[in-house]
Amino acid sequence: MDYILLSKMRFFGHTGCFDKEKQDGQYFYVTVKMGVEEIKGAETDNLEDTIDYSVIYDICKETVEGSSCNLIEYLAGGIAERILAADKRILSVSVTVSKPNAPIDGEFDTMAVTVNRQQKHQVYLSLGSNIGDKRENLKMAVNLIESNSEIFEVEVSNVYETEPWGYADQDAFYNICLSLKTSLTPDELLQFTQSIEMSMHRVKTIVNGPRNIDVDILLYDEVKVNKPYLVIPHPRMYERAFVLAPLSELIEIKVTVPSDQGIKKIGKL
Ligand code: PH2
Ligand code: MG
Ligand code: MG
Repeated sequence: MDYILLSKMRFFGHTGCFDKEKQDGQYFYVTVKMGVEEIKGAETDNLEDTIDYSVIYDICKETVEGSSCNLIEYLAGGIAERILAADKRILSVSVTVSKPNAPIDGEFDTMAVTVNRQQKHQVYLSLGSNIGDKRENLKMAVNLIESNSEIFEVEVSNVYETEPWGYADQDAFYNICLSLKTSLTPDELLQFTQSIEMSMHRVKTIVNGPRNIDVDILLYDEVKVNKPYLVIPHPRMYERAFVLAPLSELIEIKVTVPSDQGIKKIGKL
């Protein structure tokens, strides 16, 4: 992980619990440390290959000068949220807001808080099952996904009963798609989805053949991954009605769902 640091930026603001602080205002200092996977600009010398710190400075300035909230915690949280939203390449951020002239009758250097926040990436998954109790298998996998502390805001599509695609001589599948947010990297997410398949004792005999559970990563932000063991976006997703039909419930997709592949919506999980 590489880091970009903006240290002790001074702004005048009106945050504070007391009316007098809101009226008179005071100086605040903001320090921001951003984690970026690898700053390409270190090799290319191009501004586009890094995070422009002037953009981050402006976010801090606008947030402090434009707020009159009670807590420096709220100020720090707001800055962190805006920084993460500004650029998906920022994977983590630590924001310290300090108030050296806090209205306390005593001797101190400064009052300060630090919040640490991580980027939340938008991910879509496809799940399928065609062995055993298909609905229960999907439910168990969704429960495991929801119980990961680095996965948030899970939304589940309807269940579709779908004809087997690729290898025809097998039972029909139950398929769903999930939308979720996560702070996991693509590799960590793959390890996690594979751990679910393993913990559910998936047995896999033939390519595209029967399986009690299959969890595939379809999309991860706008990121492209091309590794021998992981390709994102999923290379065959746009040909498959069993992916596109449930996915189109969760996201606007521009492609049409092929109508010649037998799929039937069978309601909620
Ligand atoms: N998964 C496959 C191959 N074929 N067909 C359907 N209908 N649903 C699936 O989930 C599925 C498939 C490989 O992962
Ligand atoms: Mg699959
Ligand atoms: Mg798979």
